[in-house]
Amino acid sequence: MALHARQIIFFIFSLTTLTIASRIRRYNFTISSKWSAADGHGRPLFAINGQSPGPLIEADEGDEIEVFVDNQLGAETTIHWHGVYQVDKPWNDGVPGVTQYSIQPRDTYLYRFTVQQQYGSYFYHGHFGPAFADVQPKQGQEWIWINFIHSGAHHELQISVDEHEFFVVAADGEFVHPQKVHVANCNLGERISILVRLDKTPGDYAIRVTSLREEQVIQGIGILRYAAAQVYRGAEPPDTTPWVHLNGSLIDRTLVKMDEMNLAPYPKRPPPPTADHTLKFSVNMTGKSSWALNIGPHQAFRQQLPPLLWEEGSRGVTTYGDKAQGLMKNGSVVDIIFSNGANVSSQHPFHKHNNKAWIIGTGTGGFPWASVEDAIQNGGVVDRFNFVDPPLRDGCRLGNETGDWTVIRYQITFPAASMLHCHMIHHFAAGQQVVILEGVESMAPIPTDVKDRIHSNFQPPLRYGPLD
Ligand SMILES: [Cu+2]
Repeated sequence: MALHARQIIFFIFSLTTLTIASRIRRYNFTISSKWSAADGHGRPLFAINGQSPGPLIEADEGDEIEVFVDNQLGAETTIHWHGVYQVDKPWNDGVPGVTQYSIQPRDTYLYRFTVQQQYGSYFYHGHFGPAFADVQPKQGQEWIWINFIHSGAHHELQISVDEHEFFVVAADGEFVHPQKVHVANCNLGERISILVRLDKTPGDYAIRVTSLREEQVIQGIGILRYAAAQVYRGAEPPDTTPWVHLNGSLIDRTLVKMDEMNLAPYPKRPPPPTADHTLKFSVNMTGKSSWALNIGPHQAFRQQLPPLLWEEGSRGVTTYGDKAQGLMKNGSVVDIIFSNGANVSSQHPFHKHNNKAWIIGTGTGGFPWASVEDAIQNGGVVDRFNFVDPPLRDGCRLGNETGDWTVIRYQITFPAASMLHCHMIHHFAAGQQVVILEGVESMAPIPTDVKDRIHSNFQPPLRYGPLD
């Protein structure tokens, strides 16, 4: 599962015209552990083909990607392709116990999927905080495009480039209406792309990636180096003027932050006006190390059950959209209402696998209504919603305080068993996750080579309750 295998893989998917023939792109990934001291402190890490981050995968829309995984770890693993639509082969999503058996030590597995209905930057979970590097534009270049992929597990980040304003131009792989800012916020699992105009005196400028978490004041620094500048050789960061303090707060009130609720898709993509189904999830801390969405934590042992994509007996009460609750059919529109029911101030950056969702509303003071329609008709909170140009992301944030709420809306456009979970790794591990069955009535038959894998016959008591 993701907690085990933390390699990073980057994807770049490009738009192509349909006249270009699609091709198959094949990769061999050998996963092994190695010792690394990349930041001066030694620790074991899991590498792909000896490297971390792993190899870059580049594909055009319509291409088929084949990744042959050879697990040389002493632990089970899978690979989740974060944000990638598994349109016609839902068994490739890489979630053990949900879409596949985990890949046992010394076993192999073949992922095979087609890049369709999307473009942009995607990734596979990694763990060393943000993925960024020094960047050097070519001489005479007026703009530089930089992708940030937050593959971390805990720190919400503030991104800035000393002395440069920039435009946020894409989020989670989708182009957005450009936002001109001094700093941009990037939370766990999110990707943003920025365009920086190179109109300052040629030189080295610090690219700052600063944690917004109170527990640790920490900042990573990359360098934006103009081609005409002298090569920077010292160990100290460039002596340029930052927009942020060491804790990520702005040094001046007049500076502009990115507004993530204003990242409208470009070109326009409004959400469907109404929903067919509503799911409500109340986030609660139910024990020292258990976090629940409604009923109880989705226990870690569930990843070792036969995958619930085809084994109905593995589903349990943390799986939604099962026959018992009424199928959510392919093509239908779903609202998910998150509310913060915990008396613990903590952020919850959710990640939704497969179909992306519009973030149509946020608010405070609880969500006592049955649906969005009910909230608007009887709660008088119409001003808390945006049905015109809300952001379209593969996750959303739930506010820190008790009673904070967020509503997302999405259309099921292909069948999937989709995980929905908090990306704070210790919340995820403590059960803050559910599975949503989407359009499974129209799912293709599962290939026998996916079902017929070496796996443990571990059968725990299938009850729900506190983990500790
Ligand atoms: Cu959380």
